[in-house]
Amino acid sequence: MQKRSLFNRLLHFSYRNILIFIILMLYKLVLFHYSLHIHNIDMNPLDYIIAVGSLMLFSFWTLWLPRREQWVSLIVLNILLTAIFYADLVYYRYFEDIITIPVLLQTGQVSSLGESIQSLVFLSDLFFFIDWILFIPYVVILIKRRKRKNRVPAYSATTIPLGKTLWSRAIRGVLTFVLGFALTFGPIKFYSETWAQGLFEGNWWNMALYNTTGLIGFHGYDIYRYSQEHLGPEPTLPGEEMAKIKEWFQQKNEKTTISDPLFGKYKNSNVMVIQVEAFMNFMIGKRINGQEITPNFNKLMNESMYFSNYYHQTGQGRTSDADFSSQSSLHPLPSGSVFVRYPDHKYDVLPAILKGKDYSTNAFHAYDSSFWNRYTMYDALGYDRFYSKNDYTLDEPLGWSLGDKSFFKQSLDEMQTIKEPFYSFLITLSSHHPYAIPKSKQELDVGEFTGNIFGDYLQSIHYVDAALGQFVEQMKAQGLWDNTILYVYGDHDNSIKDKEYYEQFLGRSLSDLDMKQIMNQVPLLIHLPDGGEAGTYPEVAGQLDMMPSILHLLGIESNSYHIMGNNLFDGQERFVTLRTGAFTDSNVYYIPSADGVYDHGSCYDLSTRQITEVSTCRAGFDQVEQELHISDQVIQYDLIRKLDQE
Ligand code: GP9
Ligand code: MN
Repeated sequence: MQKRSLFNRLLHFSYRNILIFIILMLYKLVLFHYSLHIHNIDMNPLDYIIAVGSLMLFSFWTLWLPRREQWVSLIVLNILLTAIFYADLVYYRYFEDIITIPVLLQTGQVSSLGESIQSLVFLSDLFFFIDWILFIPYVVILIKRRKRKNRVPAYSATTIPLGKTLWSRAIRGVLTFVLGFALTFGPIKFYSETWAQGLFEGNWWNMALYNTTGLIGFHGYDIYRYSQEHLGPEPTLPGEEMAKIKEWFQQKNEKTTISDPLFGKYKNSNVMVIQVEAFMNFMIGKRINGQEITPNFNKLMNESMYFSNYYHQTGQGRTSDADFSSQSSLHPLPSGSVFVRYPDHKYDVLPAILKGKDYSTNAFHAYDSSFWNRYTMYDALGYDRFYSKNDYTLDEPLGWSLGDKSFFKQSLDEMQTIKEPFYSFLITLSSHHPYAIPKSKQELDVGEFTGNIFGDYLQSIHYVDAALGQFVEQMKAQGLWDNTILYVYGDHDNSIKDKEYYEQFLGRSLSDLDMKQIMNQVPLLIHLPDGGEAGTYPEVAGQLDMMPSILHLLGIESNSYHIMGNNLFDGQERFVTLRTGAFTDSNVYYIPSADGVYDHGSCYDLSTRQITEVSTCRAGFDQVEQELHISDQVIQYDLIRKLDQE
């Protein structure tokens, strides 16, 4: 008789295997969590229990298999989970979010980020694969050696009757499943009844969901959420919910006034909107080593309206979210991009509205037309034509595609053939992460930032600014300057989150509030055809405000549209909701906590810039919850189509 160790006697081998698997994967989940560095939120004991439970749920079925098959299955599960965890981590470093099914369906996006992904991978990440490096080769050798030595099968039919083996395997599997289920869903239920109340209905932030369910649970929930939305019959909202939403929009509309003298002052003007890639507000008007970073933008500010507290309101859909929110005055979705998830739903959008007023409507972006599903979405948004990469001559290759200088030039050349009045929407690309523009195009002396990503960012912005300067000159030369509303804004932040860079650049230490504002503010510049209303406008504003504001200038009544943003010209107090659930008005700025619990968030008094009593932000928080929820419902249930039919 072979001698068995205490460990062997205490634990059946199949439990032993699964235990090793769970310990290894738990280590990786913990490593994942702490690699995120999210607001210093530690894993609490319940999080560990959820992690163990979900790993049991993921692997219980391997207990039904014979020894060798169980090993192989556990190794395959290990490889699969490690790949998912690591992909999530790399994705998080760039997007501050976890990969979801809608994101996976945008595979074009992920592969186009190739160059960026390289800069998001660190040597210390090898710790994710430590078991592959050490453990798996060992197991393979062990299995081989065993096979050679004792040819007795793992489940020896000679010693244990087959029926008994099958029964005990079945029981072990079922027991593990039941225990895994209890360990996973018990704590999640507890969370959802306490601090995570409403989270699964609201779905406002994937990171808060992750903090509730753990990583495996998050993916499970994401699959569930996706199949709910996309499989089965079209979802409908109960009548009373519809009525509430209708009333909400009506009330919002009642507040708008059209008595302002600017209403219709620029009727029938052309409209040129430029959405600039990763164009942030903090470096506007600033110098480095005596050189202006955005000299052309700064010059334009003298004869334009400059909004110095303009916020991007984007979520996972990044560029496409900035585009969607600006055109539709609705919020982007909590996960994925509206462009990808609901391109077939109806929206009140600027291009379609202007097309209805006899405008020529065109979108210009020198990149693959399928990216962010633009080709499909732009058709639905009412553009006559989408000029994408194939419509441009690649005479200035830069970064992902064509340099912005040539992009602007070719776009304006094309506009000479387009009937006026026109609505032209242009999206730039040269200042895209990781901001590596060729040496020959680097004109700025970025001093101490030379060779790092922040310096590269400033260089690429300086290049884009020069492109903007040339664009304005060409507009003037083509006779467009005096009959066109020019609306220029940044799409979102630059994904560079190291506070030190900003402190070094701005020469002062920065609070949490400063950092939030820096990362969320993009500049907005509106040049009116007669150069009217020029000046700096510090009142808060956001991307959702574009559509109603442009309609206002053109004298188009917007009462029948479903608008969530502010009209920048109606003189009303403004309120800006960000997709994370943060918000600001002229008095406060609320930063939500990663767990989504209201009390755990920070409410800042903007007059002192200090944290104040959190209850000061309560009314705003409720408003934000309602607003984001309504926006999500409008998009998901295709409500604009339904409300219009009523
Ligand atoms: C590509 C461009 C970049 O077409 O819009 O998108 P982003 O990565 O910034 O969302
Ligand atoms: Mn972008």
